[in-house]
Amino acid sequence: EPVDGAAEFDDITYHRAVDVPAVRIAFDRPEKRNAFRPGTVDELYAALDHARKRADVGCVLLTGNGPSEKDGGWAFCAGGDQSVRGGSGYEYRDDDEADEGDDPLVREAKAGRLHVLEVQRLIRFMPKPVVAVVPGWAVGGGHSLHVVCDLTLASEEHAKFLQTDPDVASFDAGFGSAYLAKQVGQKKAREIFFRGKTYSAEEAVEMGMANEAIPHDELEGVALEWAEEMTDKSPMAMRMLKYAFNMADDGLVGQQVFAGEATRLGYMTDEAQEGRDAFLEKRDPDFSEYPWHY
Ligand code: 2NE
Repeated sequence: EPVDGAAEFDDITYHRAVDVPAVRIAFDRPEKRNAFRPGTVDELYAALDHARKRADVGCVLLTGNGPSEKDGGWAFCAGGDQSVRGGSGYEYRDDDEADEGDDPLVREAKAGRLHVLEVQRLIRFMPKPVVAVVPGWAVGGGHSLHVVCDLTLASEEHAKFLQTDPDVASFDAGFGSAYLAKQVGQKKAREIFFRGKTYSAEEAVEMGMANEAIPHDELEGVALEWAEEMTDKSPMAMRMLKYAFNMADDGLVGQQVFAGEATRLGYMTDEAQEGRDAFLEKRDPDFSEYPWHY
């Protein structure tokens, strides 16, 4: 079912699964291999943030609509739209449908850089799994997006993984490269960027940057099955685990994000409530009932 408000999106589609507490967010520019322009990134951020905040959403499936009506090609995402890249970076254009109504001062402030890194951080920090469902090309910034997702499922027939960043004088020097190296190893990650070779779904699985290659017709069905399995589990345990997996690579921010969830758990104890009550009742707290666990 389309999510309320999703009709306002031009460059993505946003649906809620009927029987599973999961959503499907899809790039919707198949004729451009689902390349993203500034407005696409804004919409993607808004949809992901909506999914992040919803108590009834436990998993996000991020994919690309297709095939292209022009040539039948499939894509997850081909990265930054090179046709809106001007002399000083990626630009909103007056004829971009996606930016209609945007505050001109916001557009001015955002000029130049594609704000896809904020999207990467949202995927990384949201307390629920995000699955890249790759039906075709995952290229450049689209490749980096699949890297930052928690899991990657790929079409056996059509998925193709390719890093073109240095071909277009771009470089994702964050998760797209350094975190990729954690997944596939330093030599392979450098090969992916330095050679710009195309890899199949099976090769991506072998390398450790994708979880499973799935027959194309079954891809979305299997993705929903995975979403169902994951959303049957304890939301608390799932978010603690996601943040535990992230923590070592995310430094002090990773610790902070994990600590926020630990604090939430702590607040649920009688011990924490004694601390609060003592303050409100203007008395010394009495923690004597609460043992020094080991
Ligand atoms: C994706 C790929 C490999 C597909 O090749 P192929 O042969 O299957 O299709 P084709 O004909 O190249 O593409 C179909 C249509 O999509 C457009 C093409 O221009 C073409 O349009 P028409 O000629 O039919 O009008 N298209 C595809 N990708 C596009 C793109 N990124 N921007 C604008 N139009 C695009 C092949 O198309 C390819 O290599 N694409 C370029 C991939 C790329 O270099 N992406 C940018 C990397 S940098 C980046 O993503 C980035 C950044 O710079 C900064 C921050 C974050 C990310």
